[in-house]
Amino acid sequence: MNKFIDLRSDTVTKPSPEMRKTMAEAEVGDDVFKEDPTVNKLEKFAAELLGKEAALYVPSGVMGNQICLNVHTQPTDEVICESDSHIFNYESGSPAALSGIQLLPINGKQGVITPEQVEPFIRPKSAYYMPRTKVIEVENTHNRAGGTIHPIENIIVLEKLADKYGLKKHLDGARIWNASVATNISVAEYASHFDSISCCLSKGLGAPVGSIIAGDKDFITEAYRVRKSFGGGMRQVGIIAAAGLYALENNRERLIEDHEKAKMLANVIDKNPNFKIDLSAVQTNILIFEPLTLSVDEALEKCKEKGLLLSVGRVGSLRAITHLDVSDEDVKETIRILKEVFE
Ligand code: TLP
Repeated sequence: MNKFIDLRSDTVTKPSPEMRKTMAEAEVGDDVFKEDPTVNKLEKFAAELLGKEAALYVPSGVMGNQICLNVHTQPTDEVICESDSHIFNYESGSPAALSGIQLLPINGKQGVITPEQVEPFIRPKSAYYMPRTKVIEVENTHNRAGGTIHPIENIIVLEKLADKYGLKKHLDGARIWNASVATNISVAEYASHFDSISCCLSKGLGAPVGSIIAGDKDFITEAYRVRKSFGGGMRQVGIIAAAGLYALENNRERLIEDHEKAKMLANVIDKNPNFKIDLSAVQTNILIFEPLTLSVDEALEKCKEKGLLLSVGRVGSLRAITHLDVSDEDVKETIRILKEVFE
């Protein structure tokens, strides 16, 4: 076998030769002294792109989300989120460990919770024996729901609700770039409805590492302190920030190609009676589908034997993600392997 077609995640992309060249040539300095010119350039560019006063480079999406939640809360506070959200399912319980806060997950539809659902769960301020509701969190695109886009109309009404109760709004925009190219709504427009946003450079954009958080100047000043306390202060980090800058400058528009490939795969999967897929959820680069004739573990194993790597989506489902390193040939080969495994 020459190589695997790796659809486990869009995090598996490797830096291209041009990206590596930019990294090798990056000017660096000690970022803990704020003296890394490449990091400073990346943060300035990202803040402008996101329409926020300031931005901060952080090592990972998880750290980005957790810094934002920490800045917005005090120990014993509560954050409302959707029950399939990344912060609830895939961040190793860190809200409790790092910030002493709890999450209140609400079941959404395709990752979307409405103000009508959320409002009854906002704790009355007078109830001193309850946790204090502090933040509403939104994930866009929504990973576990299958890369679904949070409709801007719903974001606006959630914002109104949060403002009515004096709550902070945080956007896990790990894949906000995908939402933006799919809808033609700018990332700044999305971010304008939130106090903080965390977005990844190391997913579809193809950088090897790194995320950005953004907000107003006071928020980023606090975030800077919290990043250090979480062990995320880095030194000559321009060497990797250069890849993030390259990714932001060069790889946003092409995400649409990943979406087209995902749609193509989804249509084939939909026609195979051995799978169940909700085509309406295939809006960007993620496919979540249920194998009906094999268990998830058997399906993963058999696909791997043939050279195709998939991952687990929601419980009982497979996940495939298209990305920068998936060619048209890989899509054809994926279709062939799925057909062979699921005759
Ligand atoms: N998601 C990973 C896994 O953790 C599931 C993936 O392969 O999709 N927010 C969202 C919506 C994410 O999907 C992820 C990563 C993160 C945050 C965290 O980013 P990292 O892994 O860089 O800490």
